[in-house]
This record gives sequence, structure tokens and C-alpha cells, in this order.
Amino acid sequence: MNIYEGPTFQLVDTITIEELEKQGGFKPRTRPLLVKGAVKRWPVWEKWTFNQIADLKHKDGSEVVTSFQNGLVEQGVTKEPLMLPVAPYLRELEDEAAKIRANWSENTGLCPDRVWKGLRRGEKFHLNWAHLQSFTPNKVYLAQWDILKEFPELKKDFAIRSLWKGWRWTWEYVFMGPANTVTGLHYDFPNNWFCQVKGVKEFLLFPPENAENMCQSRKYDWGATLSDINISKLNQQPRESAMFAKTNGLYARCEPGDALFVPKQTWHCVVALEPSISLAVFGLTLPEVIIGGGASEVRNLLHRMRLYRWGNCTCHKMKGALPV
Ligand SMILES: O=C(O)CCC(=O)C(=O)O
Repeated sequence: MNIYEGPTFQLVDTITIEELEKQGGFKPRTRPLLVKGAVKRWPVWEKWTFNQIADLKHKDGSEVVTSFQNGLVEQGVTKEPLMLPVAPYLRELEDEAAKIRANWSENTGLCPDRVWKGLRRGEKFHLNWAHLQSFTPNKVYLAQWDILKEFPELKKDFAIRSLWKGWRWTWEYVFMGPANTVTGLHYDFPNNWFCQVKGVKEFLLFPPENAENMCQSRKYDWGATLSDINISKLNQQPRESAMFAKTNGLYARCEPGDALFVPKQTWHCVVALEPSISLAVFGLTLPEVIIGGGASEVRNLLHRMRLYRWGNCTCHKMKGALPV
């Protein structure tokens, strides 16, 4: 039996926060960059555990209830989100994290430790796609939680400005979930600093020159352009998996304390090896707000008026779309 090799990967450019500072700090760039240890200097490093976030209550003492992603949203039919209390979910993640750490396997993952630890810069390699067949992704995922809007005082815990200098309009989403969450292939229109606080995630990146083989989808999302390639179902998608195999990707192992710069229009997908807390900080400079932000808002307005990609989106219950 032939094993599907898929795209060729290389390790993403990587630097420690100390080395980056010696070079005068982060400079604008169009390729991804993994900065080891950047997040360890921020208050979030000490303050954010699953249990501590579970303790959050609204000012009136009421429990925090929010919407959870129910299955993969980027590909196929988006299921209606579930409104659930946050605290019990997070307390379970704290327990699961300890168990997974204690039983850590050198063989788990798209690029398991056994392979990853021996890779050299510039070396080409393939991933173990069979890993994604070993579980059902995203039973319930607390993805894109607007926690910093709900609790603005927590913004101080992320010193993103120490890494990303200069004025820009920023907004943040928090991702908290168990091992084996999958975020499907897409790209975002703004640049993004992806900050890993807890757990390990495998982050696959495909720079824009891969676009012709990324099978761009017609499914609408406010900030993202989606792909029809479902990395969890490659064995059911002969056309898409053949195109995907022509791409050249970058592999980032995001460990706790790391920050990954994901440039705009870089296709990516993410698989968690452990229960994780991650924060994505999206930012637009003033010219980017005027150009990109304006266009995106117009599309959103047309969508809500049911004039653009209605019935095939990540934000409303879908009727028309076919499962992938
Ligand atoms: O961590 C995840 O599951 C997804 C993160 C992501 O797609 C992003 O930051 O753009």
C-alpha cells in the first residue's frame, strides 16, 4: 500500500527572543518566524493556567458561558456552535494536560519527537498524515474566544507591544482546547502573532506562492480565506490531496512560551498535541485598515444582506454547502 507523503516541509525560521533582541528586535517581514521564549517574559506565563481561567467570574458573580466550536469549521458544513459554561471544560483540560505529559510519546504527531529532534535547518521532510486518522478532531473546541473583550483587564498579561512595535489596530482571539484539536487550512488577511501559553501545537504554514495548489474554497469567513483541502480527510479527497502534495510547507513546533509570526496570506492549519492555551493577535497598520479592513467590512455587510456567499459560511447555519 502506498503511503501518502503529501507536501514537502522544512523547519520554519527560528530564533530565540534573546537573539532577536540582540539584532534590534522584530522587523517587518513576509516569511513566518518562530520566536522561542518570547511569551515567557509576559505576565501571562505565570498567570494563565486552565484552572485560573476557570476561576473567572463576571462582575455580578455569574459564571462565564460562551460559544464553543462544534467540529471543524473551515471545511465541510459548519455545525451550530454550542453555548456552554467555560469552568468545567477548563478544569477537565488541566487534568488531561497532566495525564498527557506523564505519558508523552516520542511517536505521536505529524512530526513526532523521534523525527523532529533530528531535523536540521533546510532539511526536507514529510509528515505522518496517518496521525490525523487516529482521532476525531474538535469534539468541542473553545476557539476564537473573545475573552479579552469580556475581561479587558487581562490584556495587560500579553506584552505584545514589546515584540510588535509601532501603532496598529489589534484584536485577539484565545484558543483553549484538548489534545487533537484541528484548525483547518485557511489564511487570514492581517498579520498575526500566534502566542503559545500552554501545551504543544504543530503549526503548518504555506507561503502565498503555494496558492494555486491550495484549492481555495467558496465558503465565506469574515477574516479568512478557506481551502477545500481537509487535512483530516485527505484519504477521501483524491483531487485535493494530489494538489496539496505539490505544495512546499514550513513546520513550526509551537511549544509553551513561543510566539510565531504568521504573515498575512500565509495558508496554515494547526493540530494540538496537548491541551493548549493559545492567543492569536491580529494587527493592521493604518494603510492596511483603509485597504484590507474596508474591503473585508464591505464583504461582511453584503454577506449579512444575503447578497454574498449566503448559505455557505462559517458564521451561519449552512443549508446549501455539501460536506467535504
Ligand atoms: O490554534 C488554533 O487552533 C488556530 C490558530 C489560527 O488558525 C490562527 O491563529 O490563525
